[in-house]
Amino acid sequence: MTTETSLPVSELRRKQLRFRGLESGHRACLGCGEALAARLVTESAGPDVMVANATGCLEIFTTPWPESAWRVPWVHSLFENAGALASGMEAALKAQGKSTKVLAFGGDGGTFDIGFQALSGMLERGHNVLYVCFDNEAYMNTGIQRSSSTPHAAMTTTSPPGKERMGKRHLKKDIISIVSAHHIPYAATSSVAFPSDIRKKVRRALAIDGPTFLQIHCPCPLGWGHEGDESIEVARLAVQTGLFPLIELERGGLAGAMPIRKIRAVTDYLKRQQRFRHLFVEDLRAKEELEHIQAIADHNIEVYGLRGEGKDAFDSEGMDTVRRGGMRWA
Ligand SMILES: Cc1ncc(C[n+]2csc(CCOP(=O)(O)OP(=O)(O)O)c2C)c(N)n1
Ligand code: SF4
Repeated sequence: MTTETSLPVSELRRKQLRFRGLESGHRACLGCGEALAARLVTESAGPDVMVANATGCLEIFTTPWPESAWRVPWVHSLFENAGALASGMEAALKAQGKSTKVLAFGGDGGTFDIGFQALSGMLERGHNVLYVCFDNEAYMNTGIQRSSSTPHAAMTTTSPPGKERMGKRHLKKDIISIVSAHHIPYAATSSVAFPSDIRKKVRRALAIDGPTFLQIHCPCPLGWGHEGDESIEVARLAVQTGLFPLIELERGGLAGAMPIRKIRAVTDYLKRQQRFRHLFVEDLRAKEELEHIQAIADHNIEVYGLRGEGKDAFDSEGMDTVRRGGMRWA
């Protein structure tokens, strides 16, 4: 008979119990970045948490009545008040002398736009909450409308390219700087292409007694127009081009950045997605937009010092996969 100890390591690893806050069997689209990110965040946070979740895709695909894919206490909030709800939960737990950590979840619409006031209040009052924004750069749940996180020139149902403009006219809002301007102890960006980066930043945030914020770049195959099995590659290109810098800020100051060893041209990222297809036609305006987007990436690379040198394994070239890690909770 084969004993457990004689099993190959890969098989042993597969058999080990792993805590999952979000179970499989939910109804997200194939390759949904939000589903993966939420799994990684809850897995890293462990079982002693409570979640306040603003409406949006994550809330909808995880809780089709009467089912739920959550394995942690989870409350659905309105679009506009996840920050306020999480503040109340945290205050109530504190009054009861409990150390359970509160997480607040929102999409970019629920964070950058409609829930921003409640989020700002939560940060300013200093609640001990980790707020996670699953940034898929549009209002996906209601049909891919542009949000203030939608990048410049992207096509959405409310920013169609045409005679007047080449997709969205405005720049993606710099939410991480705005959040950091609340002088909170910790704010960071991360990406589903780098699971260990997400894990590290969740743990770092949860070790802090005070308001913390994590913005995770989450491809949406439906809204971005790529195949579901391309999500990780697309997300990685966003980082490697400099369009989505992975940074950490403490009390408003830059405390860390993931270096890019081999900087890629923005076209490598843009051409993988249908939402930018109007930029790849013979048109002077398209050429100008591509130059503009490249300038945005170049700016990020300079401002955050992203040019990677040396052989640091944990950088944008790291072959990070979901299978490699995972927190185990007894
Ligand atoms: C005040 C208010 N306005 C609009 C809606 C409709 N609504 C529900 S979810 C949603 C889009 C959510 O977008 P986002 O927060 O980016 O999350 P995603 O679905 O992209 O994950 C909208 C517009 C609402 N529920 N409440
Ligand atoms: S529409 Fe996008 S965000 Fe919503 S479940 Fe599908 S892939 Fe995920």
